[in-house]
Amino acid sequence: MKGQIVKILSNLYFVNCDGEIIECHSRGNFRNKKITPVVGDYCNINKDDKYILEILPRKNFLIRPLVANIDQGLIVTSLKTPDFSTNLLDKLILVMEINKIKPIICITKEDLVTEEEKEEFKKIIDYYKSIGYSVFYNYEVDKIKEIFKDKTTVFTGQTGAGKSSLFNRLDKNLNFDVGEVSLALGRGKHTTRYVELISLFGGKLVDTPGFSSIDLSYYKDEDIKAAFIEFKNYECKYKDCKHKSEGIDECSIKQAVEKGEILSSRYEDYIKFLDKDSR
Ligand SMILES: Nc1nc2c(ncn2[C@@H]2O[C@H](COP(=O)(O)OP(=O)(O)OP(=O)(O)O)[C@@H](O)[C@H]2O)c(=O)[nH]1
Ligand SMILES: [Mg+2]
Ligand SMILES: [Zn+2]
Repeated sequence: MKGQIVKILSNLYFVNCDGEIIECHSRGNFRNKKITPVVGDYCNINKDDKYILEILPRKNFLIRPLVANIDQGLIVTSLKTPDFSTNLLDKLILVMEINKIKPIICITKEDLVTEEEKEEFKKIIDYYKSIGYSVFYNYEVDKIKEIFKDKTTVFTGQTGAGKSSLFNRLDKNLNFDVGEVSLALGRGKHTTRYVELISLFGGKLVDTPGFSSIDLSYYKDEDIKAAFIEFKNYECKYKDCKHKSEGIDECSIKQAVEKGEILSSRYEDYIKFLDKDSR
């Protein structure tokens, strides 16, 4: 019988089979031995023995958060506690783009910033909109609900950004654990402990534990370049221009940064991500 893994607690796999959650074990002797089941995996199970027999081919697969078969990523980004970071946002967008997952940005904690700061953030946020990304604020509950239909959406973002709180905001029946952010950040602890997939608003939503760092070391330079989607609007003198050590006269990306068409923090992050040591 076919199902989908919606939660994993140590060696217990919660498999959704036509709406019924069956708690299964894994024998670990799948045809492809290298596969470790993750949340989002489709599988064949033996309903009587409650064993996972086989993991079905994946559409895609993310390591952090550990989840498979995702359509879009809701990047939950707080403006304060933890502080807004273009570097982290650009990293998460990069991970999504490289894995062919549509990035969607959700801003939280706007209530914690001054009017002045709001204006500054708005300029940055407007830039991300201008290059084609959807941006929502976590109070735009009705608008956000609409994006989930027929899609599997993973909520991702720094620990304390407000992922689980957003779930609780979206559906009053949910009661996900929400952490005290000062404690969480101070101790480097996550409130959410496991990845969990739930069916809501005509789609599937995945809450995940936050993180404090992301490893980009295994990405190739060409993939990093392609993940900065606004670069595609420019043509440099040399097709393989890395927009790095080339001269400004040859590089239209550098010119666009100079003119303010490309957000300078985006370009700086691009350069940082190319340099494996400062990622
Ligand atoms: N002021 C304010 N606080 C918020 C907002 N959203 C979330 N919080 C608070 O931020 C803290 C952390 O929220 P969580 O929802 O636990 O964060 P999380 O992203 O799920 O964190 P992890 O599970 O550790 O990854 C809680 O105290 C929330 O009440 C917001 O829009 N404004
Ligand atoms: Mg959480
Ligand atoms: Zn260039």
